[in-house]
Amino acid sequence: MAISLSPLPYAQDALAPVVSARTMDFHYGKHHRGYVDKLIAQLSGTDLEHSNLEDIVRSAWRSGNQSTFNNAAQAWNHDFFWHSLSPDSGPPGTELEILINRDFGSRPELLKSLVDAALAQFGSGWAWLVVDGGHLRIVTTSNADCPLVHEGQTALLTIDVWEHAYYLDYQNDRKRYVETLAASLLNWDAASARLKLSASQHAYASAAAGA
Ligand code: MN3
Repeated sequence: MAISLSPLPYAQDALAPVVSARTMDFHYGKHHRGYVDKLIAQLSGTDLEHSNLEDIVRSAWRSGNQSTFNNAAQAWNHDFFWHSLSPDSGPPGTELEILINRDFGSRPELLKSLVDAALAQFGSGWAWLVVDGGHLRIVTTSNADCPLVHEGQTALLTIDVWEHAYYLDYQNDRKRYVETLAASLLNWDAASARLKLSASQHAYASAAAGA
């Protein structure tokens, strides 16, 4: 299977006004596409040419191929980011809600931790909600770095805090961008599904169900 730009899971204007169609046009149509195009060029004729994106990210990380890692991880991060947002998500599912309450106290407190982490990330990067060893955690990564290459972490949600994610709509106001996005567009349906999938693959399934 060759790498290609995945379609957005919604229309380009579906997240407006929080994320404008113009931002999506640049962010998805130029930045995300740019990472994918560069990755395709880098992999052409190599052993990884027909690998799936997750394998490429991990392989480039292990071999220290920073340039391929940057493009592959950014391609993966952006796919993940688009699916971390939704104009019409429901609330977290029961299992996720139980873990949120146990590990953060409440959903507003989780959101505050996520926003604080996103604001504290110096320069370009990502703020993530991950499950790690059966516990929810907020982590940040710099540049293209992502939970895929950090042992034990399964990503549930992410917020892109590269300036290209918000500059057209919010200029330098990362705080307003992150707060607005976190309050209105997080895809809890997707996070709940990812938790279920992850729990089915780990021994803490029973802890999540019985906590
Ligand atoms: Mn981006």
